Amino acid sequence: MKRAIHIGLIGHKFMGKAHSHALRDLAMFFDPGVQPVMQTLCGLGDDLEETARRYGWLSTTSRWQDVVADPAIDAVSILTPGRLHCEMALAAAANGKHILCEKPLALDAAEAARMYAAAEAAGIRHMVNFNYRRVPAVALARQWIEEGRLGRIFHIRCSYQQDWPLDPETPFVWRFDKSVAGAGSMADKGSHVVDLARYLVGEFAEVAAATEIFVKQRKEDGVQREVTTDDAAVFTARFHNGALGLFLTSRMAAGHKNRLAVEVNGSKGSLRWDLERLNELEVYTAGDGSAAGFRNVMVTEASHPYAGAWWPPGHVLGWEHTFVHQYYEFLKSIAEQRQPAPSFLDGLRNHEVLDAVAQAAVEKRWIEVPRARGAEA
Ligand code: SOE
Repeated sequence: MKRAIHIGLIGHKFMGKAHSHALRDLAMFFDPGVQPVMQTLCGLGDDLEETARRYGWLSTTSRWQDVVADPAIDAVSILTPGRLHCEMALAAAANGKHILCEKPLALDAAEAARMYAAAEAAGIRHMVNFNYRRVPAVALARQWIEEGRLGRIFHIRCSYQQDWPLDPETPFVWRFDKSVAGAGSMADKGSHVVDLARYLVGEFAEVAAATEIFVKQRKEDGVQREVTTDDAAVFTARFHNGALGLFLTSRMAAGHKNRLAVEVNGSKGSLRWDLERLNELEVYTAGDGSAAGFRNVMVTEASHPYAGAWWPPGHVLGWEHTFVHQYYEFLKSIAEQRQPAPSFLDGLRNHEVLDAVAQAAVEKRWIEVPRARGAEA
């Protein structure tokens, strides 16, 4: 009989659905060494009870404080807007709960450092849901880069584009408010591109950046309210290993619903991947003579990361499967009593880069990416 890990999920909307789905699917395909139990779903709204019943949760509460204090709960997933992450994580850590937190980890590096320090002091497992690391093709790209197939890495180009608030009449939501979200496209999407760059290339050394709010005011209940988060950000970077990076994040890129794309170029070859074709990894290796050119690898073979646990080759996966893989890694780390990746330290390193990007945009100059105090690891 496997040890049961009782989970409390804070947030029952979009992310609540993605996480609930992952927890339901997990045991059919993976064995993390412990048995997840969908204990408590926490959220605000009249649809909570019905949602919990449909998704398979045993109980509900509208008070997150009850989740982090419940002795029956072993692990807490935090899926709320960024403003609440720190307070919730500190309380969960103080009660010895393992934590999986949505990205970006906090509002800034100072908060992230507090969360990391508290989680380490409590001896819990802590993880940030940078789910795109868990796309089989992205994990394979990392494997190939680590094996040296691309040689020395020269550059990375990564963009994350959406267009959901393109219409200026799109009503004001929390993502437009800096005090709730931390930043706009730069935090929401930028945290993903920074994570992919750290995962595939290495640590950022310095950045230069520009940000823009294209629609300055949006209506909330018929009243115009000032937008305080960026609609788009562009930044360039130099990495500690000498590589260069070019990044774009935007929520105003017409036609792009959820397009994350990355290309890495090295001395021996290149890789490129795009979320809109997430099962495919394009690879170019120099030295193929007259047959040289990009090849398209379908990342659905049993030998590919995660893919073998699912279907026969060619039976493709989707966006939701990345959450299954993330829970597999999180629960396995609990079973094996070791820290998972990406941990709160990765969340902190991510914020150090984002803070530097924000500063570079304001000061219009290159900014070194600092190391926050209290996180020397
Ligand atoms: C909204 O932009 C959002 O849901 C992000 O918050 C997620 O991290 C991304 O994966 C999809 O888009």
